[in-house]
Amino acid sequence: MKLFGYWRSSATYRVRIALALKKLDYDYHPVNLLEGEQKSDAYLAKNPLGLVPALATDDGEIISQSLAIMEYLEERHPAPSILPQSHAARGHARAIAATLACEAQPFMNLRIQKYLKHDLGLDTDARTAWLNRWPGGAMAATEKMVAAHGGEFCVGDAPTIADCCLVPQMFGAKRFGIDTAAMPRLTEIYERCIALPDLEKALPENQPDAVKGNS
Ligand SMILES: N[C@@H](CCC(=O)N[C@@H](CS)C(=O)NCC(=O)O)C(=O)O
Repeated sequence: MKLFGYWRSSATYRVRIALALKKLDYDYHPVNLLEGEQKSDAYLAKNPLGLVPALATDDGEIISQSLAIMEYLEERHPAPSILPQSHAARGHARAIAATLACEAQPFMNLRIQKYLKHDLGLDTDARTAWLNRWPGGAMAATEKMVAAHGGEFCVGDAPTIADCCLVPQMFGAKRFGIDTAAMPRLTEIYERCIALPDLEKALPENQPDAVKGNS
């Protein structure tokens, strides 16, 4: 498999964590977002939306959208699983994953941040307030969902697709100045996840395209 992504892209990071938890090998192909490589014809042929990640499977298919990629990996390589056992717990794990991937992270995306800054003229303080309201609001809701369904991890006591989405969201929150002080469960689970030896290869700073000194 080939994973096309960017070292500090949250959506790519989700897929790297899922691949790591499933102990799957892959080749990593960096797409430099700051240089606009996601808008090149070569990349648009893989994902017409111009967003990373994209996964090229061993069968020659190209799949985009991190949630769809993780579901593909789960179906194609069921063990070890990144879904809990019971139907209800699976629903909760998917709901947390969707809350973070669909209701929080999109507001933090590079193209949205560029639009706020350059087209709407919002200064850093206004953009930080905006991020605390929208992604921050979705994360506050996630804190409650995890309080209801979590254990050692977001749902139960093993990492799932929900944790694959939580870790990059917390990483992004730090970068963008989203206040997580009132999110003790998310903070605790984030710290537990990044300490897992399995996740080491997935961490942004361990990617070949990582820029040292940047977070
Ligand atoms: N819903 C998509 C989101 C993908 C996404 O937002 N990718 C960002 C990086 S995290 C990107 O490629 N941004 C490039 C840009 O905004 O031009 C997914 O889950 O895969």
